[in-house]
Amino acid sequence: MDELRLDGEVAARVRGATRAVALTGAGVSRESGLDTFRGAGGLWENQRPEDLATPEAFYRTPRRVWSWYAWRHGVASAASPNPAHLALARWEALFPSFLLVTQNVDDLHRRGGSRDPVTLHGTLAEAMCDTCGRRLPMAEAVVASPDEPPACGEGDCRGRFRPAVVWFGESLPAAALARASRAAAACDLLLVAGTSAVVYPAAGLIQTALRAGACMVEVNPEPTPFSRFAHLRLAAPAGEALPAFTEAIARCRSAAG
Ligand code: BV8
Ligand code: ZN
Repeated sequence: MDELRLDGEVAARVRGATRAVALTGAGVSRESGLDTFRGAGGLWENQRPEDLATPEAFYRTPRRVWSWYAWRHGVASAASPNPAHLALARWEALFPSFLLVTQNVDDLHRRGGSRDPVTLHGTLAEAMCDTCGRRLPMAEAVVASPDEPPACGEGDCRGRFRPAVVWFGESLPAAALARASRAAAACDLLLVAGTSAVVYPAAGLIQTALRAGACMVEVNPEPTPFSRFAHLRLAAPAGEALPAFTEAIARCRSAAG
């Protein structure tokens, strides 16, 4: 992407922003080689979410669900952060207050240098016992049991391990959602990057920020239900658009003195 110049209202809002929030989704990890969920070539193209990403699916077909997550864990751990992750790690130094909120479970934001991202949908890096909640690195659980969920066996716990992600129909971790909601309600700049913005309550954070009067910037090659509310839309891959936008923010804010 060519050098991006911010002007008009967006430049003024970016220059004056003190509390920024970024909401990211699978599109941000696309250029790291991870598949998105929806759309052409997405994970849901040939399989239904209700057959893989629900508690019902796990109890009906534990081996199938466990193997699918073991596979995704392998892909995610072999992947590296791309320029979009690296650009977002810089935002911590660009704004007095910044919160990165991600729906991604791949840990690439953290590995890309973001210190404290809110992981709304959990993580692929850990397995947790469905009964006592004990956690284990997914890598260990998969080595111990590649084809079916391993038994917990802690004391007299009869539970078994599942991926530490949030499935459809499950509540999001309350503390993570509260932190993200508070930040969205108080932000003056919201970046929405690489998400189809159809899964709730995550997508509701966009409504919250807009209602609070935030300036919204969307990075996504395709339109979303929130595109028409964007003050700036960068219809390009995140790995190109986010480094360019981040440079533009840095220039714009240093010019502000
Ligand atoms: C809950 C984690 C309370 C594990 C995931 C009917 C109406 C409204 C809501 C509902 C409804 N029925 C049910 C619901 C609630 C439901 C929901 O929202 N469903 C929707 C889909 C209808 N939500 C829930 O169930 C949530 N819990 O509400 O709790 C409750 C409790 C009990 C009973 C009822 C309610 C839990 C949601 C969590 C689901 N977990 N997975 C895993 O990863 O396996 S969801 C899944 O979608 C993903 O994990 C991801 O986290 C999430 C969002 O997807 P995106 O990240 O946006 O990815 P997507 O593929 O969709 O889009 C990619 C985008 O990138 C595209 O726009 C594309 O254009 C763009 N792109 C592509 N390349 C690039 C790019 N962008 C930039 N650069 C590129 N290079
Ligand atoms: Zn247990």
